[in-house]
Parts: sequence; structure tokens; C-alpha cells
Amino acid sequence: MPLGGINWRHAAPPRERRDQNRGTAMTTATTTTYQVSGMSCGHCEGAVSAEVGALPGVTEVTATATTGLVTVVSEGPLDDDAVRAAVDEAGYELVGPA
Ligand SMILES: [Cu+2]
Repeated sequence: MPLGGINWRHAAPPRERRDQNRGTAMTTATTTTYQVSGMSCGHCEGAVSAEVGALPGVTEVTATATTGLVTVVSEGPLDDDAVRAAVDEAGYELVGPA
């Protein structure tokens, strides 16, 4: 099925769940913490938060440069590859689950 009309980031392919309401999930929210390398200041935190926050199903992102930890709240289990791509797009590297 073509993706016509969807203006999405080139590194993050759209998924079916993008149309779900954000922040109204009645199912169990999933919190995942990742270790990200390369963040050094608030700008880095913002860049990672923006990219990861754009992923389908993600409702909240907290990035902390001093620890390199990125905590992601989502409506369901996250696709690690999608998160990795988003972090990469922001210019940083996903080390793995923290
Ligand atoms: Cu920075």
C-alpha cells in the first residue's frame, strides 16, 4: 500500500498505529529506558526527545544528557530498531536497553 501524502521523516517509516490517539491510552503504558551515547547538553536532550517522540505510540520522552539515559513512555512495546533509527537521526547512538 503506497504511503501517498504522508510527510514522514526519512529514517522512520510510518506505521499503522500513527493514527491512534496520543495520551489517551487506556491500555497499560510501557516505559522503556535506553542508554544513548553522545548527548552532552540540553540541545542534545531536545534533539533526541523530538526524534523519539515522533515515533508512533510514543507519548513521553525524557532524555538526560548527564547520564545518557532516555526514558520512553509508549502505548505498547517499542520497536527497538525504530528507536535506534530515531536516535541515529538525531545524531546520537543507541547503545542498548538501560
Ligand atoms: Cu548538546
